[in-house]
Amino acid sequence: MAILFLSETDPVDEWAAALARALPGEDVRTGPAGIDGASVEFAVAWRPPAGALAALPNLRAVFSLGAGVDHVLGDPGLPANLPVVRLIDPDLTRQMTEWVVMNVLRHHRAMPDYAAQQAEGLWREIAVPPARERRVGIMGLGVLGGAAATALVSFGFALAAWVRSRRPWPLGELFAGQEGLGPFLARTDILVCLLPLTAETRGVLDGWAFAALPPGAAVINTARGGHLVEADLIAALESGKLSAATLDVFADEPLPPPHPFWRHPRITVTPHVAAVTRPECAAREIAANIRRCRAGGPMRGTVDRRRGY
Ligand code: NDP
Ligand code: OXD
Repeated sequence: MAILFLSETDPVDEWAAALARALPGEDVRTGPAGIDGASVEFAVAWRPPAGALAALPNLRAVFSLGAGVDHVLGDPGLPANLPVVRLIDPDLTRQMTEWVVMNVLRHHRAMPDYAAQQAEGLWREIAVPPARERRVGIMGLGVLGGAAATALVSFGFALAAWVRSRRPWPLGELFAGQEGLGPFLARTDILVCLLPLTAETRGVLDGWAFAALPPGAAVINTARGGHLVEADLIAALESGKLSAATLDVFADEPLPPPHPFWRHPRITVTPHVAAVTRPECAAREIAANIRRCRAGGPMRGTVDRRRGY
């Protein structure tokens, strides 16, 4: 039986080598061309073409090359009971923590304003509150949001998080469900989105949410472009309601050259690089899950397909 790697955007040779090293003696194939679908036991995939997984009748699981699984769950032909496994990888978590901390600090310390002042040759101090008075709010407190929160609390920020299911949380204030969203936003100066993209979270960063934030709030989206209503962000920035935004993910990637985000003075763009899957690290996690599956145990990161994450 074979392990099939399916991605049109990732370095195929690097992945094939990393999987072969992590799974010695296994038959690792790249791409669907020329393969007998019935011989595939596991797929390792990023944005698999619609219907590609349905053509593999003996598939036991599909592993996402990333933490998000929206690119797999969006396939209308996805076999109903196929386990979908997201990537939980300490390397990915560390990268995301770095990126989130860097950008929260950037907004906290008024770096977008200093960049604008530099462009004008202006030497002027901007008042910044102490971290304990800066209210940071994280949407999504899963593997990535939880790690970012742990890092941010060490700076002394006033933390809150918004999640789906209520539970005790020692690092700050926890808000849950639709009824918790308004109060969560109302106390958040720097908003970080680390939600999975599901039917419930699509478009959550919209005009209503921006209106609920305090004046001058900053928005950081590093989850998925589908969370953001782009026109609402532009309107909230132009009206002065929001002070700035930092975006790593977009509805349309790569962000097209004429897109207004590229040149907006209050928007910082990074090209979906907050946490980049490194084949060597991810292949080790995937291999461990393959071994768990074959031993009849639960795989780490198996998603609840009804919830969508
Ligand atoms: P997890 O599944 O571990 O965590 C998801 C969190 O979101 C949970 O806390 C969950 O709440 C919360 N959540 C889900 N639905 C809702 C909802 N309807 N309302 C409120 N809260 C909700 O995800 P990860 O932390 O691993 O990853 C998050 C996302 O980050 C990925 O799905 C991916 O899209 C994105 N990502 C982006 C990368 C980049 O480079 N830009 C890299 C890697 C990931 P609860 O705890 O109650 O279940
Ligand atoms: C992921 C991503 O989901 O890179 O891991 O976006």
